[in-house]
Amino acid sequence: MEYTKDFLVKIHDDLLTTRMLEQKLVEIYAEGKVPGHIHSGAGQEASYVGVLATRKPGDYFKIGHRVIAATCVLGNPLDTFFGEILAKKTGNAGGRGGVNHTGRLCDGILGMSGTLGCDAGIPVGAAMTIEAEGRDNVAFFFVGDGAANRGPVYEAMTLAADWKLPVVFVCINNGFAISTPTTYSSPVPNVLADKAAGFNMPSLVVDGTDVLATYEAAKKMVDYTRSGNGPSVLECKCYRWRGHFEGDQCAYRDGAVTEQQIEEKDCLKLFEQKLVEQGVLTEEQIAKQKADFDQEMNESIARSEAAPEMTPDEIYDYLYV
Ligand SMILES: Cc1ncc(C[n+]2csc(CCOP(=O)(O)OP(=O)(O)O)c2C)c(N)n1
Ligand SMILES: [Mg+2]
Repeated sequence: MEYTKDFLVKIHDDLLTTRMLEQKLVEIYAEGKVPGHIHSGAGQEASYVGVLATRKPGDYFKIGHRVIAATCVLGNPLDTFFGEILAKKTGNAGGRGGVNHTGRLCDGILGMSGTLGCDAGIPVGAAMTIEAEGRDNVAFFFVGDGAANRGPVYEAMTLAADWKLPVVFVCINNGFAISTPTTYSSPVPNVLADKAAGFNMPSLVVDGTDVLATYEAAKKMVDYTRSGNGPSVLECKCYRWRGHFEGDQCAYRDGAVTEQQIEEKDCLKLFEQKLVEQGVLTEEQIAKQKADFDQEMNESIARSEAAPEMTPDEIYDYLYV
């Protein structure tokens, strides 16, 4: 596929900011600034950025608990993002939810559920809205290889397939669900893609550390679904660089494999090498961009630290019962 320079630069912007945000979360967690916890998505950014590059205004996104920095690609402002992580009133959920709650309806981000997989029906409902309004939008459902084994996911796929709804099911297969390797939890190597035929859905499996390959595979599935043909499945293969949570010693896996993945399959490094070779960006431009964004993040974190927390009488706002 031929790409314009603008497109490549935008993909790089998104990949770089997502990586730097995911790393910044690790950093501020280690500094004791985060009252909750985080699940770093470092190493997996291309799977999100490649898929999200196919989006158009009016699409919906159900994003999971990892690579929440992807919400910033979709429009979540830094102050809102860090506000939520630091449990401040300025956050997406007013600081009530923390890491798993960086939803933002005005950007199509449908929120997250801590109870994984049970929220698979939400993008199906969003797709019903799209259909009722006659729009050519799609709803993306991002799900991990572990959560993809849950029953509600297959109920959602059944309904979406039966009613030919515009949902793109994206399995982010990073090899683990906490400490359980995919090889242990799934009878097939591609947790969702290998089952897609049973729902009469097309599917593709892609190297989710190659951002352009991911974009191209996603584009095929998204074009199919956007054109009114019904749902589709994309499975992005990647690797979780860090522990399930910060502090996880990862005693259940071989550290040498992790080191090798980081060394050989760094989606950002590989893409930057390509862009520099092709003369799209220079190393100096990239270094300046990194320094500028680091400063931007640090300023946002400082503002978020100074922002107010909710008061005790506000804690129960938005609770139905
Ligand atoms: C229904 C449910 N069961 C268990 C958990 C605890 N839990 C949180 S994250 C996680 C692992 C999910 O693995 P995967 O879907 O592969 O996503 P990843 O963490 O690898 O991004 C589990 C079991 C949960 N949040 N919800
Ligand atoms: Mg996983």
